Amino acid sequence: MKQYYQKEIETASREQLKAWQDERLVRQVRHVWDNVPYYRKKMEEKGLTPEDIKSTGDLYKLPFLSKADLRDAYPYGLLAVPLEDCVRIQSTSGTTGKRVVAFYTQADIDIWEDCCARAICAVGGTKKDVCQVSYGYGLFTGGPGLNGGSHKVGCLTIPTSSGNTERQIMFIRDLSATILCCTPSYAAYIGETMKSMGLGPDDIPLKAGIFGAEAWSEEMRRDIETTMGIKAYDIYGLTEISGPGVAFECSEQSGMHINEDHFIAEIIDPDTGEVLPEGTQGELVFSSITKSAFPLLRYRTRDITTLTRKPCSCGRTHVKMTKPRGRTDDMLIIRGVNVFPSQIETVLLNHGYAANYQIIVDRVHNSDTLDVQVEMTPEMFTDNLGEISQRQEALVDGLRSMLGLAAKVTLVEPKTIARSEGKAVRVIDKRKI
Ligand code: DLL
Repeated sequence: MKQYYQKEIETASREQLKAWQDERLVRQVRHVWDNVPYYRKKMEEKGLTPEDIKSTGDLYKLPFLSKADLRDAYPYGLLAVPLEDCVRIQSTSGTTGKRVVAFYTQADIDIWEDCCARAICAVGGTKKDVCQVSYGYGLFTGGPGLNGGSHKVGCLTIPTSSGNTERQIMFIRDLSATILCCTPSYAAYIGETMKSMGLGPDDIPLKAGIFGAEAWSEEMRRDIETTMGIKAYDIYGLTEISGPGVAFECSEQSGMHINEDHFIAEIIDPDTGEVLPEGTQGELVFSSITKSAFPLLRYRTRDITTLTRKPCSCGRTHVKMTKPRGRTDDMLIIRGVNVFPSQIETVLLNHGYAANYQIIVDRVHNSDTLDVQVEMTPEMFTDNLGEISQRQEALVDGLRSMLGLAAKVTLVEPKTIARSEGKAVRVIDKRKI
């Protein structure tokens, strides 16, 4: 399967990509310098003028932007065009502090939707497909982004948004949806609801899913693929940089191609800010080189990943990022040990559980505690206490060898942990409450 939306761009030579990036970066730095006093001041503080940035080789000289800058500059401080040239805002789902508001001109929306269209074509989507968009619509970028991409490909688009799970399944079946777009946790919930309605993979016409907006494990991918009888592809993005489609998976299903004609990616050491060589894990940083309304340079995403430019069998030449392990701010430090929720998910799914779990962290007598509550599946459900405690011990052992930590595991009855229709909330950290 070699399907592209913009073949010339997606398979351009590395030299061509570099030439585009060099030229666009220089232009973007000038645009930001001329129009965003907030960033100009940051450049001046480093003794920089636009003339110092002659190519991507000079990118490292530019100052970083972080979420704190976006909050400081809220709402208009990073806007680089007159407000009357903007046609849309979107906003992050942030729960703390001020929301981040991103602005788009019509041309910015076109770029964003092109990126989503590339993602849909990469999973085999064509105008013959029926694409059900079950990401939330509204301020969240998931629904609007994939909706726009689906139109560009020419798919029949079903804008269900999230929620009303039985109706989602009804539309999938009645309107023969072939591509489903939603968060992986919602895909798992839709799969679970299908099962409880007595439906198996052969009862639904879906062939592919485009799942992102949150970290999810390979084990969860396999689970969803089996339950729905589809190929499940990852998609990545963030509101500050545009929305979904900053990077997307291809037929190889091993990492996501970053749309490098629009976004330059770097990996830095999150503690020192130093740029790390290709293949090293670190914090992902993006510079957006084609957008005009909200053109962030060197934006620190806090997502932890690795980049690779090894040739890909799909023919795309754009750099690939591995599945983000999580965010630096999602990483839990428990008794001095770094723990990502996705590591816990891997252990649970490898032991036959579904991704219905909650991680509760607390501090008792000055020592951190880690309590993992996980639902038994209906098949394993029992009230035999001996069996339950054996199962719990097996998970405690599994978690100890994955994390090097003693956790408490509590098995709970099926359907007692809240399901998610959007981004799942897996961690309750009582130390911060
Ligand atoms: O989540 C955009 C999006 C919508 C992406 C639909 C994919 C599909 P925000 O709400 O601004 O935007 O959240 C961005 O979500 O920095 C990551 O931490 C996380 N994230 C997004 N995609 C993935 C992914 C949308 N595939 C933040 N894997 C990002 C892991 C992801 N984390």
